Amino acid sequence: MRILVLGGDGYLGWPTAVHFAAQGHTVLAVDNYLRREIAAQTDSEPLLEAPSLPERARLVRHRQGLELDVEIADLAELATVRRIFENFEPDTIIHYAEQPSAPYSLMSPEASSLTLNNNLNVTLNVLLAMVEAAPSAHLVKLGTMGEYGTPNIDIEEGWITIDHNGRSDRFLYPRAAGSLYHTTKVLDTDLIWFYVRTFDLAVTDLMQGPVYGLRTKELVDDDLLPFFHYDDIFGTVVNRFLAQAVAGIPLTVYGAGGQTRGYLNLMDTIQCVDLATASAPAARELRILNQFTETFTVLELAEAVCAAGEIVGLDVNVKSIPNPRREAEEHYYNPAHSGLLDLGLEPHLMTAEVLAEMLQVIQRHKERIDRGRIMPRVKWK
Ligand code: USQ
Repeated sequence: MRILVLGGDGYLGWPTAVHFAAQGHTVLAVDNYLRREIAAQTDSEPLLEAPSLPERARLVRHRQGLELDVEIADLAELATVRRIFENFEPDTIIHYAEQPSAPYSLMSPEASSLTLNNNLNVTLNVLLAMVEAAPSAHLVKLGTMGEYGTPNIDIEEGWITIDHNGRSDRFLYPRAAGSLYHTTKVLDTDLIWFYVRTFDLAVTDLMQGPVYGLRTKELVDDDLLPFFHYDDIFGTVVNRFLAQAVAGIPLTVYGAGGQTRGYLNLMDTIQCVDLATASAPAARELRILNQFTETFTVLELAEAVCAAGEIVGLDVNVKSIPNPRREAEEHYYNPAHSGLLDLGLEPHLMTAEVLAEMLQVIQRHKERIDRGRIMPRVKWK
């Protein structure tokens, strides 16, 4: 297949591009370095410095014999997206090209505006370019479990049938996001659904939970690893807790720690995207899959990191701090997630050994952990 990976420099985009190249597909990874720029502006650089995208591609070619084309371009510009689609003629488009940080999206009015404009424009441009230049391609779009929020009923996979006054119909499951970033993903979904039902596109929307992990099957050399963030802006909670454990900082549980989310290993993100790519939905279908393997409360995560710490000889402490976010700290959470398992997903679960192995890698780079990047700098209120 000809696979276009949008956001191909990111935490998920880079390992996805390399994975598909290793499978023998023709891959073009496009990125405008937005994440690198925001990280530099907000003092949130990853634990390990990453070479530029062209240099990363050169290294995997040289060391692993993998062919991978890359381009630095801004997908928020329609003319750029058009040109890329017309020249590359993709069979599948993997769309990660969004500002992914909830705290950044609420850091300042300018950051809110950038997040909304970037995320919505890129998604619209991709849909417009599909209609014009690749109407039978398959779009695999990264959504988020955070679109649903934490409703007091079971969460379905994207759709719900509602019986009302003796009649019945199928609707997008109600959305109630907890940050502006998550809200841009809700708006993306509405935009996508309009283009799917009006222009007969085939789209898979992957509703992903927070990801943890350092490496994938194809990426093991330190200088080729995906960005590993432990800061308050881009770091997801498990990665943050592991870095905190290594730095000897008590794990920063926000508030009561009863917030429950669906988590998955980075290796399973790659597996899910691979499975979704291998099984396109029909034209005019918006297939929505909930992408996580296990649910945990924040306190359960903290306990898991403490147990992993014991394996590698770390004495890990936990400390609740005031929650900088506006979110339920105790709530019902029961999301369906059978779609990807039905497609063949074989989960890598969050065992103590998996976390301990991550701790060992982070321990090798302990001196690079900047303690000033741990405490939350952005408050929702
Ligand atoms: N949390 C803590 N302590 C911390 C950091 C986070 O208690 O030091 C809590 C948060 O309050 C939240 C939970 O951990 O309840 C998850 O936070 P997170 O920062 O790992 O995840 P979130 O901000 O929701 O966003 C991340 C990714 C985002 C993706 C989302 C999936 O950055 O791109 O869409 O996970 S989900 O959370 O399911 O919406």
